Amino acid sequence: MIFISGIFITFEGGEGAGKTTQIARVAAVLREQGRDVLTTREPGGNESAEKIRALLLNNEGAHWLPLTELLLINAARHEHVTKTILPALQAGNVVLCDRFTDSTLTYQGYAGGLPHHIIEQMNTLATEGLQPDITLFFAVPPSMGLQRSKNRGGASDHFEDKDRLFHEKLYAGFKEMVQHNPKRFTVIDATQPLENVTEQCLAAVERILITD
Ligand code: Z5A
Repeated sequence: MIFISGIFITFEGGEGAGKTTQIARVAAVLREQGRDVLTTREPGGNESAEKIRALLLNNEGAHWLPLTELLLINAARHEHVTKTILPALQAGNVVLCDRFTDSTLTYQGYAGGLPHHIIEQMNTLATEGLQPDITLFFAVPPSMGLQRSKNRGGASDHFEDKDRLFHEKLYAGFKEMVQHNPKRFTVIDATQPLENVTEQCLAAVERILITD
């Protein structure tokens, strides 16, 4: 039996929802409070998993078969969970992770069409059953999120290039998952200005830190 003293918090949502921006802001506040914080992301998050991320997100990623994509995501996840997330949690860190298993259920399942039971089995295998203590869902309508990504500039990856219907299914999938897991999810109104979104995130994070 592994003893975990840290807290595992995941940030989920569609494209351009503001997760990356808020993880940095929340981490800065928690560090000021003297907490040990690890910020990380999926796919990727450590040296070996980032190599798999490159295979998934560059232009060639568009050519993987859906099941190959799922296997690659979970291969990266197994490296990430085993070598990075679990050791950080065992050392008592607050781990803030940009996307995790909920992204697989929405991107590859709800929007991508792979059967949910296969995804759940793969996720469980890759994570050895590790689940987030809480998940912040950044609720932003797809049109607004895609516009933010566009405004940010830079090259798009092949997920951002998917059509409007894909992003609508994704958003609906996230909302359904929130309904099914009301205890784990906190909905963040991420259409609000940055400061306000940070306040909502910190309120949720502080709730779990106090009850822990
Ligand atoms: N993927 C998958 O298919 N299956 C899986 O299991 C996993 C992932 C784990 C990873 O891409 C891709 O992998 C992802 C799903 C897929 N699809 N895509 N694309 P990524 O890590 O490169 O990208 P992302 O996770 O989608 O993040 P993002 O598009 O960069 O969005 P974000 O991190 O949520 O947003 P941001 O970068 O913080 O903000 C976007 C812009 O909006 C930026 O210019 C901000 O300054 C601005 N912003 C942020 N907040 C606000 C507010 N409140 N107001 C106004 N403007 C704002």
